[in-house]
Amino acid sequence: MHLTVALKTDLRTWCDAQGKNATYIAQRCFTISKTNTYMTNLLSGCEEKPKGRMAMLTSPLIMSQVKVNLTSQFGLERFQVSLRQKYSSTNGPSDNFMWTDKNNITYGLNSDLKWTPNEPNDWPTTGENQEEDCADFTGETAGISDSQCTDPAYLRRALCEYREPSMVFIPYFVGQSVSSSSTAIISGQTDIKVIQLEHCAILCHVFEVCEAFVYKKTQLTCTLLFRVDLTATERIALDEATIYGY
Ligand SMILES: [Ca+2]
Ligand SMILES: [Ca+2]
Repeated sequence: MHLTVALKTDLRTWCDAQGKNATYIAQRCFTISKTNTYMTNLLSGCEEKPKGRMAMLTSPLIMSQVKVNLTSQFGLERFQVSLRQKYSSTNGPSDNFMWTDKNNITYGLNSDLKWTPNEPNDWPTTGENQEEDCADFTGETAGISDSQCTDPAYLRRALCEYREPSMVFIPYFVGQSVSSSSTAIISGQTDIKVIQLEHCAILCHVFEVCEAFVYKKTQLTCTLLFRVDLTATERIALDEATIYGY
């Protein structure tokens, strides 16, 4: 008799088989695309597996793990990520940068995003002149810079992210909610009425930047979060609440 125990998902098995060119973190596989592309293409090169996209690095913890496990080996090579600036921007080079999916839907920006020092700068002209409205991630420093979208000199490989078809949420903090001052809260995604816990998980799964959520079982609401690595000052005791994350 032969028993098979599934210790790894298909995605994790594939990810591990990529060797140094991939790393599995928080139920997703990060890889480097095989081709250089213009940054205007938000999917190109990240189609080797289902549920692929250019990476959305909304959690400082995931950013640092991607650096340590994957990109540090590439030195100062820069990789495209899914961060875009709206052309209506008028308030300086950092204004209006948002995580953006392949359908051009925007999801706001986590305020704890780690920019590279002196970035974004809209190089070469100071201020916001629409010269750098795309963004990339530097391999060994793990900072993000604004960058040219269509200049052929800026053709780069992408940092890709493949998510599990069905991601499992784990209760991280039981009897606790998030402080309203926390930078983890996704703007506008607070106290959403739901029927049951599973609806929070579905909302978080389809909202591209969501990494975690607070579910209040009496109020039947959920609040979506950029990350689950909340500090003690970002959490408040609340019997009916639980904070779930990937
Ligand atoms: Ca710009
Ligand atoms: Ca720049």
